[in-house]
Amino acid sequence: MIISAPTDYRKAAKRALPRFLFDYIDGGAVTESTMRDNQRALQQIRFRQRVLSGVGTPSFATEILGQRWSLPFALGPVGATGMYARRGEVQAAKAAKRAGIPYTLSTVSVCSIEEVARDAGGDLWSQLYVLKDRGYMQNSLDRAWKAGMKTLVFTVDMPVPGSRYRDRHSGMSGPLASLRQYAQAIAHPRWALDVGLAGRPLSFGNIEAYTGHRMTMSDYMGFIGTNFDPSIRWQDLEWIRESWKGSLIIKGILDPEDARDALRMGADGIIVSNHGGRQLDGAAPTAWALPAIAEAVGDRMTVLADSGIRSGLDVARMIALGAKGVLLGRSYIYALAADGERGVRRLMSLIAADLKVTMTLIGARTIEEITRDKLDELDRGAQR
Ligand code: FMN
Repeated sequence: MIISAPTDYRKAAKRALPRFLFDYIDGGAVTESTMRDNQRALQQIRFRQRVLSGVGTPSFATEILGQRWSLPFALGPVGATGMYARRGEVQAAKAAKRAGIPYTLSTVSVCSIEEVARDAGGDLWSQLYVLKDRGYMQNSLDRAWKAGMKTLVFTVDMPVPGSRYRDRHSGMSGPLASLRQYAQAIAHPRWALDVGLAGRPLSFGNIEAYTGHRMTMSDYMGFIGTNFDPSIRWQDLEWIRESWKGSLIIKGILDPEDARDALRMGADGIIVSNHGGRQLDGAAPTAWALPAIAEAVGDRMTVLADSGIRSGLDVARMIALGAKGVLLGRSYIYALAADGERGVRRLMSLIAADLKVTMTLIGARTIEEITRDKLDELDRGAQR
């Protein structure tokens, strides 16, 4: 399939993957209204077109949490990435390293922390969920630090897994899941040979490194369903702050009050996110929530954002609304499923190309110059 635009990768991923995996990536919670609104809300935001502003070649480099990013976006944490492409986490991390941006490794990854650090390197961030087994969490923090990871993304918007109807319909979960997955895999022999049966049996290496047991695809949904901790409170985060010496970023903030709490507990940054519409269906799109949150914390912490970013225009919109930088989710995962590391690299260059055009047409020479006053009629854009 010929790829001409960043969004083409979604169709290519749909072809490449068994249905249960494509739907797992592509779907959201319940009616998927928040997932759809993430993109709609971004598209409604209008720029002020400025002419003859002499931008020349805009610079993408920016500094976030004391590190230089060559582009104002990073690759966010996505569980089971090694199920969408062989050693998917390593491939994605290599693409990020080449581009000079961070890669975030999910708690529920196929390749372990050690494998990604050894085989890809680069600016690796470690993502951690709130699990009932605090021993696992401590083990994960220790391993990440030992592997050289200096930034922890602590995800707090998943005290319970969201209700994902699409997963039940497509066979990711629900009745006869394993049987249905098997049948769909056979219908995608390329995926089955390249990923499903490749080299060694697929397992969730990060969890396996702690438990010593193989965790298969069928164990994955069970793990997610039973191991998250709904009783956690802000006070419980103190031990994380104390035991993690690097930068701490809280992911899944959608309310200014929670952003202030994150600041109070000593976080260095937050990611304004609704988990790509996969958790609370009916939650606000990130683009609506972001300005008030950025205003509430000001320059006292680093504000990043994700959810619904599909183009260079969207990257610029989030930054204009108050984010220092953004994280890509599904958009890079579609590219990875379609064409591995090469796909992710191409995706990033397509997004960067659109960002360049956008910056030129709004009169921004640097990422720091993408400010709120580059947006036109913000109120009209925010009207729903
Ligand atoms: N966020 C996490 O913090 N940890 C995860 O393990 C994780 N797994 C995900 C798995 C899938 C298939 C998807 C699509 C998202 C996942 N997320 C996870 C959420 C992403 O980090 C990000 O917030 C979201 O994808 C952004 O929305 P977008 O994909 O519409 O851009």
